[in-house]
Amino acid sequence: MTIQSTDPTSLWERAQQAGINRRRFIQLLAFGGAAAVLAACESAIPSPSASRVVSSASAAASASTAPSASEAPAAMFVKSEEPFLKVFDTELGTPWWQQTSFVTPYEHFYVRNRYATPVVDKSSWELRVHGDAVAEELTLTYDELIALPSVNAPRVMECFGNGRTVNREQLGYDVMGGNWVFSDVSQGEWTYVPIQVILDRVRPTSNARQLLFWSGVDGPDTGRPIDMTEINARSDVIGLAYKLNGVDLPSDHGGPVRAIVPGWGGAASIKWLTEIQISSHGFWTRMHTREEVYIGEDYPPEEPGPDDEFLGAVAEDIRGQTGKELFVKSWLAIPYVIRISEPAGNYPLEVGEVPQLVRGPQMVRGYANAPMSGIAQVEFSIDDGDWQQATLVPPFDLPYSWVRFEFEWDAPAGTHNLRTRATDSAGSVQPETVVFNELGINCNAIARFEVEVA
Ligand SMILES: Nc1nc2c(c(=O)[nH]1)N[C@H]1C(S)=C(S)[C@@H](COP(=O)(O)O)O[C@H]1N2
Ligand SMILES: [Mo]
Repeated sequence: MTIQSTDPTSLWERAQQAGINRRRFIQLLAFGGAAAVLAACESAIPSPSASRVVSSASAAASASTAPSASEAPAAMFVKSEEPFLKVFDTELGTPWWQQTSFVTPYEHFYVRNRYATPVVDKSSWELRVHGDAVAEELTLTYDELIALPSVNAPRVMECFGNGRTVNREQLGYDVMGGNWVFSDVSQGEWTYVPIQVILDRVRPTSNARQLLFWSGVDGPDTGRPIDMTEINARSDVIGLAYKLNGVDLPSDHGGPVRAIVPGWGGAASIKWLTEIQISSHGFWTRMHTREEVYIGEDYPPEEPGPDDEFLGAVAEDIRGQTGKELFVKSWLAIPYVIRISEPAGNYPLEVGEVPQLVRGPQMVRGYANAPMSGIAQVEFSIDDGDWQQATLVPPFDLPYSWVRFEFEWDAPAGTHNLRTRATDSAGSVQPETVVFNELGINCNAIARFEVEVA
């Protein structure tokens, strides 16, 4: 990002006029420079249709003329938080019980951030591709990137935290991390440049060991490496995305450009990408040591190599095994009863409250996800009865995409439970239980949805 020579005082004045409060102003300035502040000012100009949090949440702050410590909390997102579950300050969960569409609209697409969403100006955005294992370095501007060959395809984005709640509610596991239930997964239609196009330009050398996706824009420690063998195996599928659902990639989802690593937990899909390093050594980052890892008795920790580089992480942080592929999973478009754990903000049910259905024949709908291999079948069971086939709703044969399913149920009055069990094309079936891991990641145990029919 180019730092424009804008006087900080007048910058602050402009930010205030745009309804940006002090904390967010400092964050924007620190991570994106004056360009980021100006871009945020522009995107904060109220438009008739948009009731954006950027302008509304900080209305109180803009009323005061000088930066002060006692002000409304900073806006963490560009989009409206209103329809979402508030899982954490920087985390918005999709209201999955309201979902019917194959592609998740922007307004409901979950956001999983470590820091406030930075607003990065595409006209000053650059990507640097370098490292000791490339024949040639490369720097790309936004216009140069979007001129490269691209693909346009539905790809699911799922965080390892999706389904974590089942650990707490059904398996009796005391795990750490956001209580997302099934709000941590969405499907987008992405326009992206396959990483192979970039590799063809920089030509990795034969000793290339890892490829690091790096941001460092939202915070100082946001990046994630992938083994070169894993990149090479799917270099036409992994890529650099610049559009979501046909529009310029929104800031909350990593605009102007992010990585997408279909089939893997969302943590590998680094947002606000600025740098790719291809190196003969390994990297360790926050995003696959303290977070997004399997930690527990069944997961002996990985060992760093002697030349490995630590970026925002130290050797002691390596306590488990890096989360990679997502496991086959399914869930219903019904709120899930929470009895033991703490519901996220905006959760539609009180603790112990059971959703109500009207008696009689009805379609029950849900989603199944096995992005690495695709869904082969989904079965359902009512009140622990026999497993029966659910119907897959087209399209259901697209790679790296989720699948919708449905089944008819003539619901009798009373309290019931509904379970679904998905099988992927590689033959893996959702299990009744999973092995404990401290962060409860990638939990795909069969979920039990309770309902009350009246
Ligand atoms: N720079 C950066 N990239 C990031 C993250 C982040 O906090 N910072 N979160 C990751 C995680 S854990 C997930 S699940 C996905 C979420 O993408 P989304 O917010 O567009 O849904 O982004 C990933 N990329
Ligand atoms: Mo995530």
